[in-house]
Amino acid sequence: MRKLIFDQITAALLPLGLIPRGGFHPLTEDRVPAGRNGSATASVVLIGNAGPALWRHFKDRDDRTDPLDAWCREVLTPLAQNLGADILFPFEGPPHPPFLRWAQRAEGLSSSPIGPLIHPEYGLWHAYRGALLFDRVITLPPPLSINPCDACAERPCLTACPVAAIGAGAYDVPACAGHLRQPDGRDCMELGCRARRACPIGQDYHYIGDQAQFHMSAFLRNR
Ligand code: B12
Repeated sequence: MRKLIFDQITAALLPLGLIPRGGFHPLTEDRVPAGRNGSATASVVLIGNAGPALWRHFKDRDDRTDPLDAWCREVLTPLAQNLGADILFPFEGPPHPPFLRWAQRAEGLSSSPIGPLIHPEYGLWHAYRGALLFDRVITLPPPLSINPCDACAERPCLTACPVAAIGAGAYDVPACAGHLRQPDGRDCMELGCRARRACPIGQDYHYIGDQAQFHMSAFLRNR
């Protein structure tokens, strides 16, 4: 019966191009807030997307400031209500909810050498769109806990950025944005970040065409 809730979440997300990204039972150090009615959160299920699936359902079709964030709020709020859950979004804040920490707890993912979390199938082409907070314990799938970077000797992600904005050290946001605004940056603007594209994992999940451009333009607007 309890397992059914996770299956129900999967089925509800499928028509939206979204997927569940595992879940966890929070500890104090996870800094998961209580639900709106004040009751402690017993289980969290993350929602996200991988590859181009989301893009077939969401189209950048309106003039809201952050249309993807607005769309996520619009479709995921009623979905959470139907499941008897509260919902948090990664774009809320600051302070931003610690989604990277929660994602590591939920699926056992690790940081790639360039920062973002690496998934053994999706590579670097995935993101988080919400967190369902349940005040009851629900049965969750076990974490994957595989780091494909361990077996990658070449690490092409570390050297692919033409302006060394993304590498082994901190992410140099001004250098990244400066490059994207130059004619030389068209490659990253049109096809997506070159450092992320250099990763051999998840090649079938690259964001392409207007999906890549949408995310790179949103980055330039919001940085
Ligand atoms: C603020 C933020 C940014 C800021 C970072 C500002 C900075 N470094 O000074 C900006 C706007 C630059 C940014 C950019 C991107 N981000 Co961002 N970002 C966030 C956000 C909303 C909050 C992070 C935060 O401040 N946490 C609180 C602090 C205390 O924790 P922290 O671990 O120290 O946070 C740092 C890292 O998260 C880092 N960071 C954030 N994004 C990225 C992206 C890259 C490539 C790197 C190296 C580091 C990095 O910057 C934070 C501050 O130093 C999170 C969502 C969330 N709620 O976690 C997404 C998030 C981390 N970003 C994400 C992504 C995908 C991106 C982009 C790649 C999106 C895109 N355009 O495709 C871009 C990078 C552009 C590129 N070259 O491709 C994903 C990562 C998913 C994953 N696979 O791990 C998240 C989880 C959003 C999501 N919805 O899934 N981001």
